[in-house]
Amino acid sequence: MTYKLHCFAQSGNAYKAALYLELAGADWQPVFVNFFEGQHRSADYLEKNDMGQVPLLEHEGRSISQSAVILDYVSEREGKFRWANEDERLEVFRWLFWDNYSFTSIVAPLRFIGHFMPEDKRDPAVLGFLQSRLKGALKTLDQRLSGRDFVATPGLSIADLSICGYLYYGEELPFDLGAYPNIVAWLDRIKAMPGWKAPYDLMPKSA
Ligand SMILES: N[C@@H](CCC(=O)N[C@@H](CS)C(=O)NCC(=O)O)C(=O)O
Repeated sequence: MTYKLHCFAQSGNAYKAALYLELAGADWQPVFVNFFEGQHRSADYLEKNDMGQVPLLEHEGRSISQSAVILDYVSEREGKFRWANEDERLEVFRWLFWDNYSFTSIVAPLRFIGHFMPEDKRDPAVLGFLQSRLKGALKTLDQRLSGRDFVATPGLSIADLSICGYLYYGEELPFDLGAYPNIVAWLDRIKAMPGWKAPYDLMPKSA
């Protein structure tokens, strides 16, 4: 049965799931959420996802939110980009949680404020705080990738797909990755995989 992913192209969280589905060669289709018009707050949407967030996956009667849970669900069914043993499983989840709490939680608002918000509404103190938190997180990730091809397992895993979600938005990112060569090489490695597509080529764009 086709996976239906409620998404919009600007959402890096949705991109994590969309990229998984594309790289795994899964049968899926995007369902557009008009985020900037507030569709994620509509009664219809909240009935499917009480958290009022994107992405949302519908499959075989289930409505699943939280990108990490979606990644676990689809990878279990597709049998790709998971782990080979208990130690690897623990590493995958350790990095999924790190991404959600310590990385995407910084990168996403930084991009939102720095790219989508009008300049006169940007609070320099908030931006400064996020930029300093980001530096530490990028250092952690770059060090982790030193001498390794992927974050948690020898091959690509859902942990990589979660962490990389916001890093393919190019000039929308208000920071430079030049000082983090291991991250740049890792992003190139993922980008070279058959089936890789950029966010705006995978999902419909919210105007
Ligand atoms: N931890 C969630 C974060 C989802 C999230 O924050 N999505 C954004 C769009 S990229 C959203 O829906 N924000 C609206 C809100 O939180 O009210 C996940 O990984 O799915």
